[in-house]
Amino acid sequence: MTENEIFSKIREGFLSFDFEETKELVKDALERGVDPVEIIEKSLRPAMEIVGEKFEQGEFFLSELVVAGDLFKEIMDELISPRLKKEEKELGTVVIGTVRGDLHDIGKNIVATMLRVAGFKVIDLGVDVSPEAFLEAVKKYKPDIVGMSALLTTTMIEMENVIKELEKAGVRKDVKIIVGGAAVTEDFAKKIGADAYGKDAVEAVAICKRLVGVS
Ligand code: B1M
Repeated sequence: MTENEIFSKIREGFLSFDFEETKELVKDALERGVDPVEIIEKSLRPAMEIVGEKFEQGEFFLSELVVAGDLFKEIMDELISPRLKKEEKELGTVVIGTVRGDLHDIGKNIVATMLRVAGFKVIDLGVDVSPEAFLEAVKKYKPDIVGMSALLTTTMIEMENVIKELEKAGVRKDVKIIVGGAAVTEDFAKKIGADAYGKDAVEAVAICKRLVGVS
């Protein structure tokens, strides 16, 4: 079986919401030496996009979004995250969170995991994080980078509110800011005054390394 066939089988398994079958397919792919990050980006994330499209078209309901979220998390926690090899480096500290009003955390968790694997210390503030909570964390942990994730067009505006909160407190200049998530674009990131936009977790890690001057 080619890698593309493996990715397509995992996508099919995921979309049938058969937890056991999908996990078996992922396990098998990992045993064949397929890159865990490629499994995320070429099977799991595209399958999630299809779930989102079917939800938008009224073919799936909220219950399917919940089940898909659970399946994704189980695969990450049980199979993928344990296989990512941590670099023995200390690249800096990142405070990360999903912005206020937004409960989507799968992408943010992947970014946080991959940053840890790359050697960053990551303070994960979770979901529905207010501008005040981001500010408090910046004061407390003195991070090099603040990372924000948003998946809803209604919540991405909160990223700008966080930046304004940091400016108001006089600490904006002390941190670099990276934003990402399905709702966000490079243009939006520029418009709100973020330092960078990451389209996926691999890019986010590369950008964070650049922001702390290690690549
Ligand atoms: Co929701 N949801 N959801 N949902 N959900 C979307 C986002 C949606 C696009 C689906 C759709 O209609 N097509 C839509 C938003 C529409 C819009 O705003 N334009 C939507 C909606 C409407 C909603 C609700 C309002 C539904 C309702 O209640 N009626 C509701 C809102 C709840 C809330 O947040 N207040 C809701 C709820 C949920 C669940 C909780 C059920 C569940 C999330 C479970 C969880 O996260 N624990 C869920 C899910 C699963 C989705 C979809 C299907 C999948 C999201 C996902 O996990 N993708 C999503 C459709 C879609 O995204 N196409 C959808 C996989 C993940 C790996 O990708 O998060 O994009 P992603 O992360 C990527 C990159 O974006 C990037 O790297 C990651 C890895 O490559 N990245 C960063 C992410 N953060 C980054 C940060 C960075 C850098 C890169 O720097 C810091």
